[in-house]
Amino acid sequence: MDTKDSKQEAKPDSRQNSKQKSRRDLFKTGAALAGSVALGAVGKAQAQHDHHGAVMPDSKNAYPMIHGSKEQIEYGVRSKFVKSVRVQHPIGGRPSPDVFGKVFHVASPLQDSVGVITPSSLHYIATTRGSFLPDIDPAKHTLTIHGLVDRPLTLTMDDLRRFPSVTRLHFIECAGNRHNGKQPNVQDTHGMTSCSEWTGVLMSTLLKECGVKGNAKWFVAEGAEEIKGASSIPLDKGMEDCIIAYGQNGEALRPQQGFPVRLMVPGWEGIYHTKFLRRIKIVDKFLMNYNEYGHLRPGDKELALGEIIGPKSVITFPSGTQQLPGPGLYEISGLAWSGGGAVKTVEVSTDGGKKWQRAEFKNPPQRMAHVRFALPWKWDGSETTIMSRCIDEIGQRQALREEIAGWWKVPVVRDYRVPGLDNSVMPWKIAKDGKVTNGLA
Ligand SMILES: Nc1nc2c(c(=O)[nH]1)N[C@H]1C(S)=C(S)[C@@H](COP(=O)(O)O)O[C@H]1N2
Ligand SMILES: [Mo]
Repeated sequence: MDTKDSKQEAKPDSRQNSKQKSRRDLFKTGAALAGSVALGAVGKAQAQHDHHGAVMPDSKNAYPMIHGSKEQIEYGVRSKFVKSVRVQHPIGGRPSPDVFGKVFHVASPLQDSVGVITPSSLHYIATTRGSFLPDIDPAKHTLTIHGLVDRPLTLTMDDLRRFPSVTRLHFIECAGNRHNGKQPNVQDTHGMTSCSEWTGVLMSTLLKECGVKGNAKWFVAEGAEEIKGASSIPLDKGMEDCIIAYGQNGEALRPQQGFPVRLMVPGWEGIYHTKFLRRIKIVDKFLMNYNEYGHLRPGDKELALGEIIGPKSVITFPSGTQQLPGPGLYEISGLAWSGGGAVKTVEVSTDGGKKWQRAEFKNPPQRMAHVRFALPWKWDGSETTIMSRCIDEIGQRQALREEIAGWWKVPVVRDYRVPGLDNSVMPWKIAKDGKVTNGLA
């Protein structure tokens, strides 16, 4: 709104003025919606009514109708105009399914995301080494807890559902969620994380049921398929907040997410979240499993950067390959998360990191869950770089790649490969013509 407009608006009780104003506003609305259906067109058409008196869509109406199918009614299908899909990860990696029907790594379309819940059908997928998704009949599946316990347990899925449940928002992120200058968009740079509302039984509830022996220190979780997803996890973490989850976003887990039951290890690398969970063994030491290969690192320092996800964030709009139509007002929006707890603050820079401004949250931050942040931004049309950084509730701050290189005492190059998990700041470059590209390129 220009200054002339706002001065006129400030004049009190001027009828003439308010008429002018509403005409101007209409004009503006019309301009903003140019190209879409003119307002009032639906009302003017000679509408037909069904026997309940409801308006029947017909050729005179503004929109065509969806011809009903059984599947649209029984389970629900999105609009054919919504095209967002998962894609293989990384670029040049194996497609899923491959020619044999195996599933590998598949990234979630974060560039199209709104809010914090990833739709189950778009949740990222990872199989440790590529595998066929098992087609498990929940009536035949059981979960066994044994090892250093007083009373080993074997539970059917019905048994599991009789225990008191919890429902919590948690992200999962694959250790392979790394960014470099060659990835054009945020699906490639950050799409190996997703956030769902998970429902299940706290592992501590089941451990109390079995009675853990005094020398128990670790547990190994194992999946039912050939990959097994077996990992050693400290028992303290199991007692603290691990969930034996059977629900995702209000319904049963998807097969891609481990139907009928998976382990949730909030804030820890994706690899620990064993899918198709069939066995938990309580043990007295770290056991070397097939899955532990990912944690063999050259030195202690690098090893220490594994397991728990650090504070991380990424701007999803505007992000790589998107196009700003021109200078003016935008809402920068993105996702932030941390394995250290709830996100405390997100800061956004729109000038390549000189100044940082505090972003607002669109939902209350929760422990080990994505939070949606946003910052209003007036783009003046000049070339710039935008980026975000996350500070979590235990005070950890997401670092720039340059800062990380400094810590490791290696030369600072823009596309420096971060050791361990990559939670470095992601820059997006805005060109004069509004084109958005990878700032690490
Ligand atoms: N049984 C089993 N569990 C598994 C895996 C697997 O291959 N098999 N992959 C792990 C890896 S590497 C990740 S990142 C997460 C991914 O969970 P998602 O596919 O639900 O996103 O599951 C973990 N759990
Ligand atoms: Mo992973």
